[in-house]
Amino acid sequence: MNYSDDTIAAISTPVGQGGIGIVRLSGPDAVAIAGRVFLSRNNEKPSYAPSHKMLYGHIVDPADERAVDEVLLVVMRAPNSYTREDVVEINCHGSIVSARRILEIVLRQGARIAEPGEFTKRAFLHGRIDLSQAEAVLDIINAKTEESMRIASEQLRGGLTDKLTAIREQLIEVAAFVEAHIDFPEDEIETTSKKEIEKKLLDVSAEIQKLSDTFNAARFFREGLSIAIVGRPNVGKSSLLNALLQKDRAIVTDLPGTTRDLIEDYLNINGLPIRIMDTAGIHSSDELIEQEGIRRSKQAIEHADFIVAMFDGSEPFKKEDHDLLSLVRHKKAVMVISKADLPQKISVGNSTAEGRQYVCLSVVTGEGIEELKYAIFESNLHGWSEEREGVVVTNIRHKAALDSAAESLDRARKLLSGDSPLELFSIEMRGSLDRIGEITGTITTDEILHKIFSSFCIGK
Ligand SMILES: Nc1nc2c(ncn2[C@@H]2O[C@H](COP(=O)(O)OP(=O)(O)OP(=O)(O)O)[C@@H](O)[C@H]2O)c(=O)[nH]1
Ligand SMILES: [Mg+2]
Repeated sequence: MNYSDDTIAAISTPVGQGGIGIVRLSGPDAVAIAGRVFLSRNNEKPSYAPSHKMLYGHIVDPADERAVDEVLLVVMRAPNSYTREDVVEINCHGSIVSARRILEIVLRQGARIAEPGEFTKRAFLHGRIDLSQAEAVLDIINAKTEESMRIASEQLRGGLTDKLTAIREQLIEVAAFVEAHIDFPEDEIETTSKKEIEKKLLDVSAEIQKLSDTFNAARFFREGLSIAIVGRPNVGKSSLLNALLQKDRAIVTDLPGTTRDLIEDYLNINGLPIRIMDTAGIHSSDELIEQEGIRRSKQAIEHADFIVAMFDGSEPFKKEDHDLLSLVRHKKAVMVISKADLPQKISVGNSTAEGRQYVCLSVVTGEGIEELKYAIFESNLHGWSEEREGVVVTNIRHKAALDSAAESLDRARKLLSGDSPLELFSIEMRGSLDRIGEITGTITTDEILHKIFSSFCIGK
């Protein structure tokens, strides 16, 4: 079956109550189906309606001819629609019952329930957007901060596409030039042209590498950065969590062992979305519940992108503090010396910091909190302010394809300078072009498409 032979429908608004609910249809029968279920007082018909004009009326169930809800209906005719097919959106009252009833009715009229992301998938299959732009739609839906949203919008606008198109054009030019010589073997490539090609490939490969390198920082804007606050009991972990969140999220007492389980919440530092975890104090304990809490704290250390390792500044350095240092040795971390408002027993600059960055802070005076936020941002997004101006890569699929494209290019360059047969060079060049094509979706498989679109919500 041709992809667009059928008409899909879904509720595009979130489950629950709201001001309006939207049922969306897309496909060849969208307008006809709407015509069978929509009744307007002044006899406006979806099939005659101008594109993008709101019609006022009721949805009527053809089975019993009863009006279901008062609606606004809009027809968006192909190709000027989200999917490039005929699209109908029915705006009903925002109860889940109303949207569900309308969906049931249009399904009975021959529409099929849409798969997750299927509207966007159709937009891709009909060439309205490329694959990286389709992924950007998902990133926009999932964006947790304005900066994440800005990056995704730039990708949807086609920033990455433009960059990749420019790279592809340069590679195609080189590949075509060399392939012409395969067809005419007597016409050898001159040494000067060869040198020029090698230089060009080196430059393009560096350009791809630079793009790929932006991933290390930029991905946090898409995926979020996970941070675990860890330390022995009573050093002030929960107090710090509350201070960062500016709310009473975790219980704080002067008893060691107050926090027994992981506590998670979300934070935004300069647009960087952060999932922050407060953990149970790590020490040796005989108590079963505490032991489990401590196991989870250690697990959090393993899984977090970044660690805030806390030490109580008002007490001498203890064995547990030493143990913590070795627990976090392999992790990216900042050391925090807490309770700076009390007389200090830890002198910073000795073994505690172990060459690591440290911040002294107090939740009582607020000293050091901003410094800690700055340290978190800078440790993970060093030099971000310069990078953010250009196109960045936030998606691991794109990074993997870029790296593989750069590797193929480097192999191609070596083959050329090693006087290997031009056919081998050509294979590597095509490999590189294919990898870049995978990002935009010029080259794709059902498996890749399924993986991407199945993570969308239904109705998008
Ligand atoms: N003076 C002062 N006291 C603090 C500060 N931070 C925390 N405290 C106190 O230290 C005690 C322990 O604080 P918590 O935040 O519960 O410590 P914790 O590390 O979460 O402890 P556990 O959950 O038991 O591991 C409480 O009495 C806090 O009021 C600070 O900056 N200055
Ligand atoms: Mg605690």
